[in-house]
Amino acid sequence: MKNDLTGLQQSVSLQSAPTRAARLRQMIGGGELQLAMEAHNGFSARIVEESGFPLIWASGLTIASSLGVRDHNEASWTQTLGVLESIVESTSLPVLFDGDTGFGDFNNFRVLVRKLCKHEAAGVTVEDKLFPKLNSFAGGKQQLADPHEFCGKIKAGKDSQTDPDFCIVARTEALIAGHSVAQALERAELYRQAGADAIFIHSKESTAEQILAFASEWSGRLPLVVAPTMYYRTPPKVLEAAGVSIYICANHNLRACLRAMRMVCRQIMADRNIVAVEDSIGTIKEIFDLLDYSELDAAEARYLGVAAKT
Ligand code: SPV
Ligand code: MG
Repeated sequence: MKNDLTGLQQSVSLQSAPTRAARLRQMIGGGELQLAMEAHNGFSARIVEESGFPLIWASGLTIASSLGVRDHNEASWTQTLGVLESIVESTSLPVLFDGDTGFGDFNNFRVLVRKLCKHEAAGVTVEDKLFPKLNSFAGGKQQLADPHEFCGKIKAGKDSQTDPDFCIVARTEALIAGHSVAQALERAELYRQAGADAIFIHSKESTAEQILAFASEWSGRLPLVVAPTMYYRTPPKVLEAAGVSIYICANHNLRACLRAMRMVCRQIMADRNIVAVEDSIGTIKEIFDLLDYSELDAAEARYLGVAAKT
């Protein structure tokens, strides 16, 4: 018992540890590119953490997909928040939540921001499209919000955060909607003036030409966040040199599951037998290790052991 912290000491040491939001703030402003990896449930969040990533991207696309619906606000915001809760509780990493358009107007967004602070999310991205948003790569009509109205949304969010380190990342979909780099810059500057902590500049091109042109003109007015899903061949170093601080691997865990699950399902169905897949899938022990089942033994020894003696 000598080495155990008392309740008071524990709470003091937890208070002095940097919060998740403070860690995200440091990463965004640190001048070095950081990799954020997508998670869509507690299980994938644990794999992200054990792999050494410093940051989790709670992706709207992959959370919706894992719920079996489209990234078109078909999942309710409370459903999505429930998944965020599992992600946060499964890891100690900061989580950047994909807030889509904020699920409505400035008022919906400030309700969301308050809830996110309560759920210990480290930050949120909010994009300048209209509700219901459609995934940026899904084609269709990508209708942009009025930039001035969107600035009100950013301000409402900043005024409502209950954690001073919580980050609001303003995302412009100007390039996604087919507008020019100049128009994207104009919007980003308004969002900076409205109080955004960083700018997420998104593109669906297969090269980073637009992004690099944007970054060069932007010249470090605020840190930049990108999700290079389509221009994946661009080395992170090139983006870092251009002023990018968060590089989001936006959907890679879900895409990995997609192929792996299809392969296993097709093989088992074809064979009507589970033998052939055994060596290519994870073991039950790996699941137990990931979810820390051994902690249960330690807890039983501590709590049931004590109970048995008294
Ligand atoms: C997401 O992962 O949900 C994103 C990135 O917002 S994208 O799918 O590229 O829009
Ligand atoms: Mg999204």
